[in-house]
Amino acid sequence: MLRHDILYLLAEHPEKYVSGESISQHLKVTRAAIWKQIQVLKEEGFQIEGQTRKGYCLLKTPFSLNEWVLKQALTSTSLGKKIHLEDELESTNVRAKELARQGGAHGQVVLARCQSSGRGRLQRQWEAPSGGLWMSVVLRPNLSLADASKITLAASVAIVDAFEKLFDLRIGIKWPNDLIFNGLKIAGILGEVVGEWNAVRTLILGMGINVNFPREQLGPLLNATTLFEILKKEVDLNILAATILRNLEKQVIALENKEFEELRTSWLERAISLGEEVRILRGEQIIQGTFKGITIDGALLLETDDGVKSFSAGEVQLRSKEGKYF
Ligand code: BT5
Repeated sequence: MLRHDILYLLAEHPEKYVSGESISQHLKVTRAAIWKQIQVLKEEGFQIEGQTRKGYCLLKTPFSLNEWVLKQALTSTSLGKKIHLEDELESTNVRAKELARQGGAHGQVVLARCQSSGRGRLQRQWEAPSGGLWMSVVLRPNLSLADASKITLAASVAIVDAFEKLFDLRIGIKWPNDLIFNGLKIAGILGEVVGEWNAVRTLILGMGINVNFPREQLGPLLNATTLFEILKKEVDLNILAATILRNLEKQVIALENKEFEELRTSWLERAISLGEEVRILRGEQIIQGTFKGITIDGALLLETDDGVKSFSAGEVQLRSKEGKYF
């Protein structure tokens, strides 16, 4: 794409001006065509300074999702090799599933600037206004179905680590995979198996993170927060996505190599309420006990009056001792 070729040329000369003439010679297009593309890039959020004699200088890339910027930021080898970025989708998980059914390769990433009917677990709604990171990855890992369920744990750790590295911010994980800051949910994860877990072994991993928008854009009843609310500024969504994909790739490779202990330790270090009295909701039933840890399958271990019991993520919900969400 001409626009991207112009960007490559400008990026090769950081903080320097590249003349319209040299761009035109390199890319074999007219200077008018270049000018036109520069206007489009500016509309996409690139800050490009143009000076009649000197040419063009790339000052700043956009914080909003942009395929070119994301590709520059990516350091993963398989995840993100192919990127599908749309302004709006019903749900990135649904789109990723379609791609997977059409034979989409391991590591394809689907992103939308906003979602019109984002989904949570158990058909719950997920609010996804623009400014958030709404991303799904097609994974075809070399894992058994039992081990594949650990990928959602890996995704939690990948997101928490990215927040710590990029923003020096520590968020907690509420079992199994809600990401919480000061008692408020900032991100959620939705892992879905496509078809049968047979030779094809396809998992769609959806990650939703409230990033560059004020909390008011979410429904009034939600116990939610956004990164913008916490940092009081916007951040680069492309760098955040790239960092998460990199972290996730490492975790998936570790799981494929049967190295689960490191992931379990990382997960436990970030777990909320570990060692505390909690309540487990199973339908109408409430079970009380001490949150002791997670099993090798990611199930929650609860020490109750009747001994230590394990609960899998599909069947129960975790609440604080007072019964609150956290
Ligand atoms: C989740 O479900 O937390 C998984 C959310 C996954 C969203 C991503 S976005 C990219 C990909 N494409 C999709 O369509 N989905 C994935 P769950 O644990 O069921 O939580 C859902 C509950 O969280 C809702 O019932 C609300 O109470 C609350 N909620 C909805 N939107 C929220 C938001 N933006 N921030 C915080 N909480 C929210």
